[in-house]
Formats: sequence, structure tokens, C-alpha cells
Amino acid sequence: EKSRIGVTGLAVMGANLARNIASRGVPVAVHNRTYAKTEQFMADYGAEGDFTASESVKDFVDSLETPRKIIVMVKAGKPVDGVIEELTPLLDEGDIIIDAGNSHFPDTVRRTAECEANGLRFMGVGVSGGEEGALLGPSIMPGGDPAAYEEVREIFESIAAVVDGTPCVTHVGPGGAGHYVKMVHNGIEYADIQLIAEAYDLLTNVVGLDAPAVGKIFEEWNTGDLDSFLIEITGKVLAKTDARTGRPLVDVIVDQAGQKGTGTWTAIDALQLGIPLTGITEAVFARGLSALRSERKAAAGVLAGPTPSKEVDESLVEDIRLALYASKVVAYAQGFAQMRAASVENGWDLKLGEMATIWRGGCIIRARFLNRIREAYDEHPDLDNLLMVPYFTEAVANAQDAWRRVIVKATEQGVPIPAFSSSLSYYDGYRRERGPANLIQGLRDFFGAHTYKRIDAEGSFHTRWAQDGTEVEA
Ligand code: NBP
Repeated sequence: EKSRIGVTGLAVMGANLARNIASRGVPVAVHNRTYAKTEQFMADYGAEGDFTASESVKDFVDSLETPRKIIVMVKAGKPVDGVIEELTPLLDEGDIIIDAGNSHFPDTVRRTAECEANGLRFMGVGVSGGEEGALLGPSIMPGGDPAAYEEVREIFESIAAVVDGTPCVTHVGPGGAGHYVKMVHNGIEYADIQLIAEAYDLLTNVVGLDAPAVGKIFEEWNTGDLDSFLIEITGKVLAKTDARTGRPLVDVIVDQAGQKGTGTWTAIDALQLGIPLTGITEAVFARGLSALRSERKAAAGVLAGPTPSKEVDESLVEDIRLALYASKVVAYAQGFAQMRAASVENGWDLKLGEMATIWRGGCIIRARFLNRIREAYDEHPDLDNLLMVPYFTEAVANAQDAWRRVIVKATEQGVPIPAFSSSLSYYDGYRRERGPANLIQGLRDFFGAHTYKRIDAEGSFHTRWAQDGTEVEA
């Protein structure tokens, strides 16, 4: 009997995805480049479900019912192309290759075209939730041919996380749409994490609390509007005692953040689209600054500035919570505005409310808050900016005094809060009918004759700055 679906790439994500699918009673074919890993998989989990293991790609392909559905879960980049190249001559017209790794969406667009040219169907599918999500229920963001999606829909719906009876999976859009949305998901994750880190910094260095006390605050915050996976695990990480030193674990972890590039992709894409994405982009820059550890060490003794008081003053705790919430609203508003712009640019017709729906469970940014976003798009599918729906307008209005106080205090005490403060600047810029770009246009016209528009006349104008100073119509 042939398997209904195959998984190639049995590192932690592929193995767990295969186990998740098999746990729903679906026969799964498994394969890995290095056969020892396949053998290990079968030894560890073979008895959990109906698995067929193959050593060669050919046997793997032959063990699948047609049209074949093959999930590729290998390292993103060249390995994905290598696997597609190996599979292609062995597959039949209409078979479906499903890349479920963190591929960059332009690669997905290219691979979709290449597979189509070979009579194959290709899907780029974002999967979030880490190893545990892959095993117990991830958030799944499938992109590609809708008819191909219909062939795997039942399996995807059965393995995804479920929130209020709704599986966290929906067909996102054609081509690279699934990987695009996964990319923005990861970008938002960067912003969320940066905002949490800034709140932790303030609670530690301005409010003057130790890690376990800050952990308790996050635990408490997790019972309100901020209720989310990341706030929950922040409480847990801060509460952890280091077995070696007896100190809080966070106090012995080096303050250098790693990154795998998806935040950078999101920021670059926003720059190309011309969409202001300050929260996510500042989060990427903050990780970059954190990585300059030896430079920071040298600068610490040289560059002047205030030292945080660390005087215990808990009156700021609620202000920090509100500042975190308002900044988070801005980061999501920006991320959703970016997806909207990309959807228009690429003709994807993304349903933004559905993106919020499938992020409610399984993924790293799962949060109660996403229900509010879903409701916003249910009511206003063509919303320009989330800040403009009453729920968020009011939430930020209620938070803004606290937000400003926190930013003033942090600035006075020399605590960097790039995501908090850039979010407020975005907010203040967005709510302003007239900004200072009039001067920018004046300057551009002066040095480059780039012209400007007038508030009181149609058309474009240029002032002959270097000649007689008169204005001419351009
Ligand atoms: P890795 O990203 O560490 O990749 C390891 C797998 O890729 C192994 O099966 C390896 O086979 C295979 N592989 C490599 Br490397 N080069 C290959 C090639 N040229 N041809 C065929 N196979 C090759 O695995 P992972 O952490 O399970 O992640 C898989 C995907 O899921 C990635 O795209 C990742 O970004 C994404 N993702 C990961 C997480 C997470 O929490 N880890 C979350 C969400 C998404 P071998 O055994 O023969 O070396």
C-alpha cells in the first residue's frame, strides 16, 4: 500500500511534522539524504504510525500514491534546489512538491515557475511553532496553486493547531505568498521580542527590579491584553535559576542576540515597498548593535551619558506595560500594512483577517491580541492601517500618556528603547496632517531640481534657485 504523503528531510522539523501527520492515521513515506538519520527515525518513532522508509529518492518517490505530495523539510537555500532537482526526473505530471522550510519568497516564486515548466506543482508553505509546534500543531501558511492546496488541505487542517475550533491554516495566496506571510510573521516576532527586551531593560535598570521580580510582572501581564506565548515564556525564562551559579540564568547569558536572517528579509522588503516598518527594522538593528559586544565594552568607558538610577520606583511598571502594548499595536499595524502593500504589488489578494486567524495558535507570535486584529479586518477588509479601527485607536489613546512618560524617563536615564521610541514617532508621524517633508522637497528642488507640488495649485514646480529665483512650472 502506498503512502498518502512523503516527507524528505528528517531533522527535527521534518521528523516532527512526519510524526504529526502519521498520528492522524495518514500513511507517511519518509526519506533523508543521510540514510542513518532515516534509520534512527524509524528506530525511535517507527512504531508510532504507518511509516514507509526509503534509502533512495527513487524508492521514496515510488512509495507514494499519485498525484504525489512531497513535503521538503531541508535547510533553506541551495539544499531545497538540490532536492527539487533530484525529485524532478522521478516525478509525474501534476505531482506536488511542498517546500515547508523557511525559504525566501523570491526563491519560491522562481521554484514555482521552474516546477511548472516541468509539469509539476509547487507549494511554498510557511510553518511556525518550532519543533514542538511541528509535532503537536503548528500554524501553517500555505502558498501556491489553490488546486494543489485542495489535495493536501485535509492533512494540513488535521495537523495544524486549533483555536476555538478553527485550524490555524488557510490557503494564503498564489506563488510566494505563503513564504512571504511567514517572513512577515518572523519579522513581527523580532519586533515583539525587542519590545519585551526593552520592557525588561526598563524594569531592571529604571524600576530597579531583579530578574525573578521582573518575571513575576510578565507573568501578571500575561493575564491581560498582552496575553501571548512570548510574554508567557518571558516570565519563565526570567524565573529560571542557573544551576551553576545560583544566579538568575538571564544574568549569566551573554547579551549578544543571534539571527538567521528572516527579520532582515522583512526589513529589506519593506524598504523596497516603501512601507514604514520601524518596529521590525529597529529590532533587527538592535540585534546588530548587541552583536558589537567588544566595541560596546570599549565605548562604555569612553562615551558620556547618564547611568540608570536603579532606584526602586514601581510607579512606572504600569506605564511600561501600556508603552509595550501601544508599541506592539504599532508593530503589528506596520507588519499588516506591509502585507497589504505586498498583496497589492503581487496581486495575491491576501485576506489579512485570515492571517491574524491562523496566527492565533501554534506559532511563536500567538496571542489573544490577534483576535482583535481578525475582528478589525472582518469589519473593514480594506483597512489602510490597524490604528484606524476604534478598538486600536482607543487602546493607543489610553496608553499614549504612559508611553510618552516611559520614553522621556528612558531617555533621561540613558536606557536605549529603539522600538518603543520609533513606534511612538511613527504614531505621531501618522496622525499628523502636515509633516516637515515640504522642506525635504524644497531642498531636493534646490540641489537636484527634483521639483515640488504646491498646496494651492495643480502640477509640479521648480524654483530657479541658482538663477533669478523665480518659479517655473515643471
Ligand atoms: P535544518 O535546517 O538544520 O536542515 C537539516 C536537514 O536538511 C537535514 O535533513 C539535512 O540532511 C538536510 N539537508 C541539508 Br543540511 N543539505 C541537504 C542537501 N543538499 N540535500 C538534501 N538534504 C539536505 O533542519 P530543521 O531545523 O529541521 O529545519 C528545516 C526547515 O524548517 C528549515 O528551512 C528551517 O528554517 C525551517 N524551520 C525551522 C524551525 C525550527 O524551529 N528549527 C521552525 C520553523 C521553520 P542530512 O541529515 O543528510 O544532513
